[in-house]
Amino acid sequence: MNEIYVTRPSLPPFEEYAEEIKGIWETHRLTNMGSKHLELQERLLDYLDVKAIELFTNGHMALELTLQAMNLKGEVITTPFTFASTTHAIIRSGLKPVFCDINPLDFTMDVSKIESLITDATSAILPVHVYGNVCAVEEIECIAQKYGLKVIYDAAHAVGVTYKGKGIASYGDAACFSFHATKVFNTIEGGAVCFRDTELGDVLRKIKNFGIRDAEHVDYVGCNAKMNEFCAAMGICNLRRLEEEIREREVIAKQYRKALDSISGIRLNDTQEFTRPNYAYFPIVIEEEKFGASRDEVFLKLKEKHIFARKYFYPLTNAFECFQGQYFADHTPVALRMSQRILTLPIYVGLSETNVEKICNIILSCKK
Ligand code: T4K
Repeated sequence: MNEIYVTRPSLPPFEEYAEEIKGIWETHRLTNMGSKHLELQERLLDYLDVKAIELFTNGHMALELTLQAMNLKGEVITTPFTFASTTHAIIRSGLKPVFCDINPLDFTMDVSKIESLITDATSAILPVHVYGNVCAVEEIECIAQKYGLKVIYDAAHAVGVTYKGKGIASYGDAACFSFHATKVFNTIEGGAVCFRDTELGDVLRKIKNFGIRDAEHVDYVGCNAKMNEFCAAMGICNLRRLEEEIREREVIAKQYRKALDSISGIRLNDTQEFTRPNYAYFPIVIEEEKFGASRDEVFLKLKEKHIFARKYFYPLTNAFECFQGQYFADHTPVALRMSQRILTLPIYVGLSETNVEKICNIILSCKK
């Protein structure tokens, strides 16, 4: 059996990409906001249904530089059930993460716990639309308004998701996407920030290019986080097929659901009301007490058969070695419990029905 990974990046036909980048050999314009960059930006405005967007070299820099562009200070309420990037962006911006527990049904921040974490030092809330699941955006907006806080969504997983008929990035002061190779929509490496305030756009545009206003003026302490023309060209190609890709992922998700939905000891990601999902990940929670085998046993059994599911997101970020003695996973008990039971199964365009069936059969063979 060939190896099956948790994901596999989608690529356009080679000729289509070659055609898209051909002009670069005439203009010699490789980066620094060239025509491909501008074209992708325009197309994404439309696709994501937002008013303002800036492209970045990756999702992490999009997030980190948004925090810096907003000139936030003090504490940021966030979730530990996420990829390293979310927490690191906060800390690398000189801010303090305050970890809020999650809701076990969709793994997003538990809004009922946010207010008790707000102090005089709190400046923002940074929730994650984890796996593409929509956070409780309306409740978060109310809390933010009540306390005068900014809301920045880590929407790394959520490209293409809509909520109540609106693009997911219309919620919050800013929403940061990742267009990494492993995502539903990829630009090889890449990311973007969608934002409300046009002044923030001016800062973001400069801060991703060393803070430069023009050849003789530098307004901010920025860095180099620009998307290059080859990545933008890949995005232009991949965007043409994105809706089709989401539909193909839906078929795979439905097959998994059918096979695993009624199995005692396995819980699937909740489907959310008013949401058009993107099927970015297929997480399952394995409750050993009922299933008879632990998450790690299932993970290893799949691995034996060359199927590389992943434990996204274990360990929690507040359990990382680099934060030892500073943050504690037992302060977020629900997230801790989920991180010990979660397994994300392979899902990508091109994963065959036969292979999904095989994956499900291996999982079911672990049941005792
Ligand atoms: N916020 C959140 C919530 C995020 O999840 C992420 C990234 C970010 C922010 C930051 O966005 P970026 O700065 O990355 O744009 C992967 C991705 O590298 C990372 O983008 C992603 N989240 C995270 C959840 O997953 P790893 O360390 O698990 O990747 P890796 O290399 O193990 O790849 C997973 C599997 O994908 C491989 O086993 C094989 C397959 N693969 C991977 C690559 C890179 C391919 O088939 N081809 C490829 O080119 O982090």
